[in-house]
Amino acid sequence: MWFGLRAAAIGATSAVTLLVSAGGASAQGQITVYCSVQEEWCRPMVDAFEKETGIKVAMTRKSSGETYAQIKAEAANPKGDIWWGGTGDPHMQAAEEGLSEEYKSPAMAQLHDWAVRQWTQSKGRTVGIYSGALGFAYNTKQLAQKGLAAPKCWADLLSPKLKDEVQVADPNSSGTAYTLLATIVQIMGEDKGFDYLKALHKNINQYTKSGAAPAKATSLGETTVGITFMHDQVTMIVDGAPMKAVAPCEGTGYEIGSMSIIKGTKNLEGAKKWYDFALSAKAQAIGGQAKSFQVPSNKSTPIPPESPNLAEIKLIDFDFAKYGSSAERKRLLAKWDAEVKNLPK
Ligand code: S7P
Repeated sequence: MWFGLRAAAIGATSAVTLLVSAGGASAQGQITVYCSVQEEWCRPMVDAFEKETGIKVAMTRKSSGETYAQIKAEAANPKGDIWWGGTGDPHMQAAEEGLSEEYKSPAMAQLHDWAVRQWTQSKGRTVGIYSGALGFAYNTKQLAQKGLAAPKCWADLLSPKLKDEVQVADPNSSGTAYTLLATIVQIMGEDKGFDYLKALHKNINQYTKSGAAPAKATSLGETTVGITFMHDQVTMIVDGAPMKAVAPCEGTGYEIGSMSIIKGTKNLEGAKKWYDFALSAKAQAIGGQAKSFQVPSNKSTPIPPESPNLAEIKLIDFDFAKYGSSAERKRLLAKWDAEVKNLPK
């Protein structure tokens, strides 16, 4: 879609080059947004931004790891202007690799400390826009039909009775699944953590591309258990899915969903306008309206009543700097590929 808009913009630009300098009025006219939340939230956000600013948006939706890979592949000739949403780790990696621009928004003062910390740790190249805890959910009907006990802990997901009954995404494409990998390593230590992931592999029916897909599959009874962010499970539950969301007893990791301006953007002013808009209290309220129940980073945006209460969940002291670092993320993903992904069952 953005090819069409780029072409239209080129035409518009040549018509006005005699009147305005490069980077002037024509360049304000459009931006390309890479969106890594659910499509149901990307769309109303785009509509609201276009209405507020008059700037046209070409949007594509992809998972966090996939978007990072695309931005890296396009680095010599960036095609996107802003990357909005997705887990913080690939945003941190992009920041470290010089794939994103430094920017301090006037809206920074309105944000929770955890969102500002993301910005500080990345030297101003990415900022927190929401937060949410990782967990798992089970389909209550499937569980009852199979006569299984309700899982409460990460350890319970290793039960042989759950063989081929657990679904999670592939951490290479999905920020959600990378959060699981980093969480398990932090809770159990690396050796025991990988032993756990290898044992869990026996029960995995599918590694999906998208992180939220197992929540949908659980709601439909296509898998008994799905590991996702808890807010993605709640999206299904409020629509009546026979599902129960679980915050694992050992504790769990969480994400700081993030936003970055893409290095080499052809419309820096337009990208900054999106950035400022996305941090505003009004824009952040769109998430809840779109049944996306993350905790907003703007202190003035009410937390949707449906959002999992992070204060009641045993959250680990997640080391975002370490697990978002380029070397650590590459190392852990390579190790997961080598030792877990292709293990026979
Ligand atoms: O659905 C919303 C959400 O869970 O998706 C983002 C996620 O990283 C994108 O999906 P992937 O796991 O496939 O990368 C989260 O940031 C967000 O909360």
